[in-house]
Amino acid sequence: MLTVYSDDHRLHSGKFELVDGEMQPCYECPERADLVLEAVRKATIGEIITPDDFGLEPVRRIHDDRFVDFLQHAWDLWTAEGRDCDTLPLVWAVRGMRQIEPQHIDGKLSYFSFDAGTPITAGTWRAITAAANVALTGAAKLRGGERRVFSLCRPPGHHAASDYYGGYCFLNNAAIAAQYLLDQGAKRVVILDVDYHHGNGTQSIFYDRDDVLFVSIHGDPDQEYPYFLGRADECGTGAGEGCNANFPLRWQSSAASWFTALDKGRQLIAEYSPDYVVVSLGVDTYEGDPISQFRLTNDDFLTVGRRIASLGLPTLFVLEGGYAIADIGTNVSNVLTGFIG
Ligand code: SP5
Ligand code: ZN
Repeated sequence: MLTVYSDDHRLHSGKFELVDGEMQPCYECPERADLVLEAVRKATIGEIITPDDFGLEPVRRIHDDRFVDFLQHAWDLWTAEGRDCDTLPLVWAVRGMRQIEPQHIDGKLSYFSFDAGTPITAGTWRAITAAANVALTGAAKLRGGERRVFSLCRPPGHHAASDYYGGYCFLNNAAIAAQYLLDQGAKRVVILDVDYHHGNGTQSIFYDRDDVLFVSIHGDPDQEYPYFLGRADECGTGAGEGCNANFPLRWQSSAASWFTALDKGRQLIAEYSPDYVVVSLGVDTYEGDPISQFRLTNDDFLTVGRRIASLGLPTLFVLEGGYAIADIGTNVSNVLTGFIG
């Protein structure tokens, strides 16, 4: 299996996020990708390549121009206010307030975000465009005939929608890759999201479309972040009706119930008969994850890979979450080695 990786992920390194009422060190840190890379090397999964530069056009196929411009210039606007710490938003435009982009950077940060866990730093723009290129290079390899590719993306992407960021995510790498596959001639693409958290950004992006089937297994939004999307009755709208499938599970759900949901998802995927599968691969379903409440073991991730492989489809794995630093390498490489068989 090919792996696509760029060192530029290290340019994004936030200091603090709001957790449990306190500012705590960011869980989403450069060490994560470094450890995954090291594990992929050790597991001798295959060649590791650097990404090509696709420019912003394929990014703009998913994200609004104003949002992309904001991400590109946010740090400069922030430092122009005399600040040198990371950015964080302050206030959100909730029910009844006006949805107008403010001039001041503090207002813009709020307008384009949905949480207080996602700082922007000096190198964020370069890191997120590199991550998009890592995903796009993986997609291009699939179009070129590769059957399986791992895009080792960081920062992750599945919480980012067309015009907002959050959940450690800025550009939706998996969505950008899926759109690229369609633009290059694919008829139907599945995005299978196995990250612990619901992929609210990905769902929103494709909710009214029938050329992408989104399937997600995640913590029940009644209990878990991101709280406001991810319920089982969200099935798509308009042409996209029936092309969105959520499997929310309660905290402490067993691995058996997680795999039952995966089996139902696999059934839907097989019926949809896609040209490609893009897997939003989070391993924060791990029993030792510091911010999550599922119970998958190291060995369960081998089974995750095997079951996805049984679909028999060309597959792009795109890294999302996973915060148990000591085990992230093992858990990701187990999915990939399980997939290879
Ligand atoms: C890509 C991804 O996995 N993003 C996840 C973002 C989650 N951010 C909110 C974390 C809330 C943590 N709450 C549990 C704290 C445990 N004490
Ligand atoms: Zn997650």
